[in-house]
Amino acid sequence: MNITENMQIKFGRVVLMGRPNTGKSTILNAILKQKVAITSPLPQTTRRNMRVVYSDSRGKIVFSDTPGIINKVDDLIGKQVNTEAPKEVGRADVVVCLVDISRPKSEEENKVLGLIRKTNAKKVLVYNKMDKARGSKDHLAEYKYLEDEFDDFIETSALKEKNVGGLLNIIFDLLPIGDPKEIEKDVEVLESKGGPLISMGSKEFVAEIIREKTYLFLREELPYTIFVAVDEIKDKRKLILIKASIYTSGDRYKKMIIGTAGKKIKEIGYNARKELELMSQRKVFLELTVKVDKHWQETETLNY
Ligand SMILES: Nc1nc2c(ncn2[C@@H]2O[C@H](COP(=O)(O)OP(=O)(O)OP(=O)(O)O)[C@@H](O)[C@H]2O)c(=O)[nH]1
Ligand SMILES: [Mg+2]
Repeated sequence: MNITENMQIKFGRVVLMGRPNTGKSTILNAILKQKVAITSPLPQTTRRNMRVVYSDSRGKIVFSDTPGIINKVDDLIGKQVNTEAPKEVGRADVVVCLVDISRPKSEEENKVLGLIRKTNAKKVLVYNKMDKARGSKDHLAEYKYLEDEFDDFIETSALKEKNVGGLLNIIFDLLPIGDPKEIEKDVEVLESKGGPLISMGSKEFVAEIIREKTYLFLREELPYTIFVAVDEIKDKRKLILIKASIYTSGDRYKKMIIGTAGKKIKEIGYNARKELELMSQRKVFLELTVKVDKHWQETETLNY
């Protein structure tokens, strides 16, 4: 039988949750077949809830990517980031909970599970990073008992795009028929914020790409202390001119970001520019400045 025969169009909201680094943003990019969210090996790479629209012949879904929840946070921004996912979970028709099976289960998972237990939404458990979970790095068994709490489960590799289609099938199966008007309302809000797909104006998105590249080139060296602001985007016919600032909290960090003879900042700028050119199909001129602002965390948290 053709499975599409008795199919009903569905509308709903799906929220991705999990501790940091489990691959929430990576799997969202894989579902949309387009980069909408930045990813990195650092915890709480995603700092705000982000909504995007996915649609195919089966229906329309507003996906929310949320920042990973961590147990103990002492910095201001971390505390603020930790409040984001709980705000989003209440609106979910389906919650997708990602775990990283290449790492042992930890206390952090319990916090996420505690939140999920409070919702009436349908729940999917995703065993992600199956490509990496081999030999001593295979911790799948530690998560298995969680299946009882979930309506369905699947093993995936967001990075290698394995079983992403399978996950979407599960989501559509669990999704209620839903109200198209509600979803259209969400879509209108997203469009008013700068695009049908991305719930951020382009300035914010460009800033996110630069933050991703900063994380990429500084990795462990960089403490969790940067913030990127795009000051200007000018369309100059032949190219797009972008001026942006990377804020950090101390001179020591500023030196690290700039690097010896400006090597690091050049790498960051080059890679951000290449990606922005690929995305926009335009030539980009990117002017990056590193600034010290001890209070950026206070300023930034005011915007939450
Ligand atoms: N090997 C492997 N790596 C993955 C997979 N999915 C994600 N990653 C990597 O894991 C790291 C974290 O991925 P993210 O998508 O940023 O994780 P996240 O859950 O969004 O993290 P936060 O935003 O910090 O909560 C990145 O370096 C990804 O490339 C996977 O299936 N396999
Ligand atoms: Mg993320």
